[in-house]
Amino acid sequence: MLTLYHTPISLNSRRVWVTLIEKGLEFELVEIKLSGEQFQPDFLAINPFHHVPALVDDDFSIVESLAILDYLEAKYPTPKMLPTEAKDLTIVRMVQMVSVNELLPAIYPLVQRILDLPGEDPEKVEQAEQKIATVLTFFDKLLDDRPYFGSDNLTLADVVAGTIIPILSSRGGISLDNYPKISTWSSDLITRPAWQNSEATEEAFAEFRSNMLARMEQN
Ligand SMILES: N[C@@H](CCC(=O)N[C@@H](CS)C(=O)NCC(=O)O)C(=O)O
Repeated sequence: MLTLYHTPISLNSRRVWVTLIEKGLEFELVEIKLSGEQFQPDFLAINPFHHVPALVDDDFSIVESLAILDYLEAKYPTPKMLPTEAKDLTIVRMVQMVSVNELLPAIYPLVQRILDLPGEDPEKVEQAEQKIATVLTFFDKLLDDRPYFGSDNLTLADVVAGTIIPILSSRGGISLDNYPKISTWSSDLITRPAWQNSEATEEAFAEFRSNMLARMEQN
């Protein structure tokens, strides 16, 4: 039995959730509220680093979302979400790593905008927007005449980048107009059932917003 420990608003969690759905797997979802549940001993026994996501497959616990995706691909290879040809596999890995190491950190200065909170830092926002533009230009070039990164079918690169980029345009004020391939790719992804069924609700955003506000008032 597969159990995903997650938080609805977490982009790191959502890529695992989407992959489980895309692979047609049965799984149980357990929500961990990041207001403290991640430090409970039961959860620390699964992930000593107190992060979501974590996936438990019977007695095997896996942490780090990209490792979880590799596990799911190796154990449940249908549908295939990782190409085997050298160039295509490398495109998938590049998109995954650039998403996590370049794009995700660039989102933090946009959190106020995404959550409609005060206190945006214009200088940091400008740096973030420049970094995001560099990533989107790079990704737009990597999408060739195929609809997905390195493949005619959905890959783990689409899952990782595709659970970050749509939120930048829907909530982060980032236009995709200058990146025509990424724009089409993003619009198509969000219509898939896996995206529709794993989308954070307005209530989840509101809860996260009020937690952030409370933290800002404490500081
Ligand atoms: N590199 C990890 C990052 C996980 C992560 O940072 N998760 C955040 C939520 S997006 C978290 O659990 N934060 C709560 C905490 O660290 O206490 C992964 O990809 O799984």
